[in-house]
Amino acid sequence: VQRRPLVAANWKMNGTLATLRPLLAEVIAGLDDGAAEVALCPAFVYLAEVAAAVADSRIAVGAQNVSEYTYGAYTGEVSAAMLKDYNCRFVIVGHSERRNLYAETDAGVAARFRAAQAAGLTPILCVGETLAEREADATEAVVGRQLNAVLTAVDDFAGAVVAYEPVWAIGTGRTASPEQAQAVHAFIRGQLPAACRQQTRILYGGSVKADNAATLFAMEDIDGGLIGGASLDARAFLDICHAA
Ligand code: G2H
Repeated sequence: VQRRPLVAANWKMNGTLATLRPLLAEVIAGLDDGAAEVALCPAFVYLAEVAAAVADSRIAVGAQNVSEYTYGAYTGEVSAAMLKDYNCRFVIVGHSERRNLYAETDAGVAARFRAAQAAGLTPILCVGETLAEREADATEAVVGRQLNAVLTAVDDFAGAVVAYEPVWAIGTGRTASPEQAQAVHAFIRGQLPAACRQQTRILYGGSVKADNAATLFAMEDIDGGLIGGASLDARAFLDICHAA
């Protein structure tokens, strides 16, 4: 099965218009018409700006989070329908920073995933173990639990994207080796429903840089990346997109 690679930038809570506008312009201008799908995930307040800027390009837009509720008295939250209004195609759900800093649970992540799907957004479901969990040989147990919480809550997983992001590699400069990542990606693929197992894209995230992207993306079950720090540098991000 040919899976189209996806490279998604997760800008997190970085920059302001003063820095993001030039970054955006450089990414749009520098992107070749290669095979990989490319998405930018800015903070909510910049979705309109980014969506307008990429409208005539092949770049898609994604959000970094979504409410599990459809609408109502949830101050500070943003619904999936609101993201659709701004032409979002993707939404990251269950990023480890959401799980660890904002106490999102497996059940809450599953509810967000369902809300995204119901609105026609493509969820990018993040899973990954901490260093302590890896050292305790619990990587598969943790990743399997995180994945299963969603698989058991949805009718259909087809079309969704998974991102394996070992927490110990996020923003630390410590990347999983291609072999370490591939082993977990193969495990994840094995857990997916047979009907969509081969079609589902599984991205790697965690200190992907211009100089390690190609070897990671060359692994059999690695179908692109979720890029944090390096996506804030246009040249580095473009090199990563072109490596996919
Ligand atoms: C992991 C990744 C993007 P970074 O969080 O989601 O960030 O590339 O900075 O490790």
